[in-house]
Amino acid sequence: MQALLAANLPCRIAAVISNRADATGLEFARQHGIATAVLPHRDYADRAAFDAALAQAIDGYQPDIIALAGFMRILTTEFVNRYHGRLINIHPSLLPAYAGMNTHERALQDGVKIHGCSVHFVTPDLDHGPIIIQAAVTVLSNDTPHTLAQRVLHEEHRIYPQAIRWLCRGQVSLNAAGKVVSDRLEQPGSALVAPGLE
Ligand code: NHR
Repeated sequence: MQALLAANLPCRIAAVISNRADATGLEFARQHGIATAVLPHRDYADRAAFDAALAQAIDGYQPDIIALAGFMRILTTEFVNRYHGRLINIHPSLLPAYAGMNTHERALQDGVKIHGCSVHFVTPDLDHGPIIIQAAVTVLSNDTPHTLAQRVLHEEHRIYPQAIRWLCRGQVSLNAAGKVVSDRLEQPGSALVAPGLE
């Protein structure tokens, strides 16, 4: 969230909203003069009630884009569909591998050589929405979940602002068929090989 605010995106940051009053992003936003709202999920009877209140709070700011950042509450289908093509998330794995939690631990356990992060449109299918951009990092033999997370986080801070920039400029969108449409130049020859070739 802080990386997004620091990225000088070509858009107004309408608000920072959290379900946790102790989220550090809230204090950072306040210090930068950005509107904040807190909706403790336990104040609501069920997910539908929480999501309805969340949507009402969001809509009060009239944002074009809603970016999840460390947001850990599964969102209802009704909520997700309301923001079709405008709701995005960053996930610390190369999706569709390692959806869900503890991604770095699981990647190390499996011995994969390449890991990373993905920005995707949020759909009801948890962590399986259409992918906008991914970054890959090499996994090192002495990595711990923490050291791996640090290198992935560095890439998260690069690709999330990029994805939002594309969305703001209309260079990436979600079409009616639920596929990502992009006018970005692709690089057919680019590859990350780990460990490197001799
Ligand atoms: N909601 C929908 N409908 N679809 C997605 O793709 C979503 C989503 C809500 C959040 C972020 C995701 C991540 O990047 C995200 C994607 C939380 C959970 C989870 O199990 C899963 C995926 C993500 C975030 N949450 C538990 C729940 O019962 C609570 C876990 C906790 O509070 O620690 O909501 O990782």
